[in-house]
Amino acid sequence: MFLHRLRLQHKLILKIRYCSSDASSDTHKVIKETIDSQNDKLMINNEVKRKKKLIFAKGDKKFIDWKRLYLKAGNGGKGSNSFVHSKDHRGGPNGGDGGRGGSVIVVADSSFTQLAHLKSAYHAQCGRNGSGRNMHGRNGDDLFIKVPQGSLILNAGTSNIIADLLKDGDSATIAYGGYGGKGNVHFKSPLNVRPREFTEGSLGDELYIDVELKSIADVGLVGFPNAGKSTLLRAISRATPKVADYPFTTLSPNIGIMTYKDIKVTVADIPGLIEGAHVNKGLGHVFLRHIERCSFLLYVLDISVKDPLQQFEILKNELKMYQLSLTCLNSIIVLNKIDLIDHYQTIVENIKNKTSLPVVGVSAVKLENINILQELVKKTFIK
Ligand SMILES: Nc1nc2c(ncn2[C@@H]2O[C@H](COP(=O)(O)OP(=O)(O)OP(=O)(O)O)[C@@H](O)[C@H]2O)c(=O)[nH]1
Ligand SMILES: [Mg+2]
Repeated sequence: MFLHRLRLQHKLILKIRYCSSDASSDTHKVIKETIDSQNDKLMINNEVKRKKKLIFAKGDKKFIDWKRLYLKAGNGGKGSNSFVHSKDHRGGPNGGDGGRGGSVIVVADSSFTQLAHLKSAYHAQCGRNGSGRNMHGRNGDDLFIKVPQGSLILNAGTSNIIADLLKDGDSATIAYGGYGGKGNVHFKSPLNVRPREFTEGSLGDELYIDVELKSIADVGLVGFPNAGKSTLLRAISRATPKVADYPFTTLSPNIGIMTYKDIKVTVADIPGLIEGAHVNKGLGHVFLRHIERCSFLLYVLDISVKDPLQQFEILKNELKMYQLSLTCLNSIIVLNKIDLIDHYQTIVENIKNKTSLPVVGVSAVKLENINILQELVKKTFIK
């Protein structure tokens, strides 16, 4: 761009020189104005580009928790068909083997939190061919793909689970590299002292996989949008998810750690659910995969709405439509925003009488009863 600008200016300056002998001062003026206006345009363009870059950097990048990848492991190199050089052409075989193809290995790495960095196709290196003097071909390098902890690797064709990478450093070889072919030296026998046979390397595995990120957390926060899930996560952990008074503020899971003296409990705040999420209303229910690994759920309900218990039933039904086992998890009903109601105890008692689950009224903003909730979680969690 800069070069193009220079060239353009240079051309115009040449024009000025060319015209200078007989051109009127008006011509000079016009050409100078053209240069100035071009400079202005370029400056404006650069400014627009810079701003666009800034906006893009500031804007939230889409959270990616599912991706389909094509993997191709390296093929094995072929064996060599070679003979020892001798003047009487009676030298024996010395063809070396081909190298092994590189494999594709997926590794869990805690420095990644989502799958946006993944490309759609990966090819590992092929093994090199063997050569004369019994020289073995070089093995192809293995290819390592880093994914966040909690990534589930599935065969895209069969949906079979290939690996579940839970801890940092967990790894699995997903596509194996092909074997190197055999050189002609392997085919030497008393009946065949100058064999011309050798084998090709075998093909490396080739497959499509789905990588599905399921966050690893002990406790999941489930609730309608605006119920105060993110505010509660802020209250019980050091996490700082975005909080705002409009629905669907949270668009991707936030993980916080609730620390007790002796234990640490990880808590996942996920986007809000609404009735019909299973038929893709609101943000749908695919993000529920992030609470699939939880052993415990907190149903966060806004106590100031008309019928909090009805909201609880809707939430439970949405979980059931996603995965029945989620409704069987240990749970607590958290009635949030008690600071907005004068006699919140009456509502809490009323709901306690109607359900078998533990119920607690809190104010995530005013930090009221947060310690009671934390103790309740600890008790139920340790059970
Ligand atoms: N008065 C009062 N307001 C609260 C309380 N907790 C949360 N809020 C307010 O409720 C609004 C929504 O809070 P969030 O924490 O963003 O709600 P959320 O459930 O995470 O919402 P989504 O991310 O959209 O699903 C914010 O304006 C909070 O300040 C509370 O205990 N009392
Ligand atoms: Mg939120």
